[in-house]
Amino acid sequence: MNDPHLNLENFWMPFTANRQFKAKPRMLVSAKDMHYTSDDGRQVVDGCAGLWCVNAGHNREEIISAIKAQLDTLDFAPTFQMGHPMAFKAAEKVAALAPEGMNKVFFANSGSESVDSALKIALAYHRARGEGTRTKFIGRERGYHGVGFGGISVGGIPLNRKVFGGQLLPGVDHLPHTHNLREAAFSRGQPKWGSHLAEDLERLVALHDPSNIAAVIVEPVAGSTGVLPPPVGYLETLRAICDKHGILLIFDEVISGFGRLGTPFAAQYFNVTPDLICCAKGITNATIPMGAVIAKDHIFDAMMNAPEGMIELFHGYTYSGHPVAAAAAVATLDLYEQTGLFEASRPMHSAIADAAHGMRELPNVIDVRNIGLIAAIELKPRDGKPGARAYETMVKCFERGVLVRITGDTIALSPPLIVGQSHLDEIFDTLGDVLRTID
Ligand code: PXG
Repeated sequence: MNDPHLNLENFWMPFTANRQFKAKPRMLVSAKDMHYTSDDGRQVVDGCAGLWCVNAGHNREEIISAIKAQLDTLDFAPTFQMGHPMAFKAAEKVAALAPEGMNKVFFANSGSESVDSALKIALAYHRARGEGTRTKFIGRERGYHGVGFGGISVGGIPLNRKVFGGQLLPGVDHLPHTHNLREAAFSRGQPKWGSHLAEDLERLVALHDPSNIAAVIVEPVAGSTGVLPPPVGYLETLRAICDKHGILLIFDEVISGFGRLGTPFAAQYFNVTPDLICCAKGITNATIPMGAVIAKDHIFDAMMNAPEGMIELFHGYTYSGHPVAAAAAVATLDLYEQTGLFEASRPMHSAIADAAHGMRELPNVIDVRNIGLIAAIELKPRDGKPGARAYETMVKCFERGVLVRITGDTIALSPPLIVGQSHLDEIFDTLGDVLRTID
């Protein structure tokens, strides 16, 4: 680290081995487009769009100037029983990108809050329709839905639950995950094996009875758990079973939203429309925290039966639709549209797939997965030291000027959508060199 006077004691770092990091810090001090600059002045190519969120690349002038202009005009205004124009404009832009019939946008400040909001909306919706017994949720093993108590309960990442009581929300069950090296290793795009795993939902519905189930929540493409594209036909089966039993389907699109698959949402990529979409991250290109739930119109409409003047949904955050976040969202979504970024990035899908699958013969590589502008390389864990091999790979890549993300022993790549072939070459050449050197 360059600045010996920087005090590292007080920041309790999230999802980080604090002592390990503070003993040997890695600091980023500025960014532009595809690159970070480290505090020792090195250019680091961003292979993971920050944390899957800087979809248009870093420090885009159009977004930064909109944020500055908003701060000069209106720093804050409440959205409880009051309004300000920018929140309505942002909601209109989000709705315009969403699948048809999904036009109602509830703002939160993060993906975790958007998940909590969606779960609560699902409960309130059923109750408003006189089906208040529908209180259970079905998540999925290896699902990641943020870190709120609702999110870790429907989520299925053991270490995110373990020391917090396992599962705090009552009445939650889980579908099996879809990761299977024996049947589907090295699949290009969606695995052909595994759609039958969605049929397990029928078993859970029979066990709990449909009259008790509010919603099923899944990531269309599981991200944090190591990149698991859905098997062919899987999401369609979930949709059909939910429809059959009056259960809401929630897609957590915090990662897959805003162009990661070349369409605004994964819902459009897979042509499967959920009832609620959770999103965050790319909604503001990560400049200002913001999350949102996008609801089908009939969900909102069903909630509008309360007596005139009565609040219909007792839920919201001080910063729901915060003016600066809303301005960032409007500018970001304008930028996506004006540059045609989602469509423009599509040629890179096969480029990243080719580059990633080109790694399959390298030492310790046990799987390669890809979809859209996402690729993952799974390494064999070291005996008794899960995650160590991937961690070492990440550190060595960073030292050589490439930022990759790791989860367990999987290296995940999700560059900004402005990535070019030369960036991909740099990322994968470096990763390949590193994988050849580590044991
Ligand atoms: N849902 C999904 C699907 C996510 O990926 C969240 C909810 C929570 O969002 P917030 O904004 O509350 O963090 C996420 C977040 C990684 C990584 O590298 C992924 C996330 C966050 C940080 C790191 O896998 N996803």
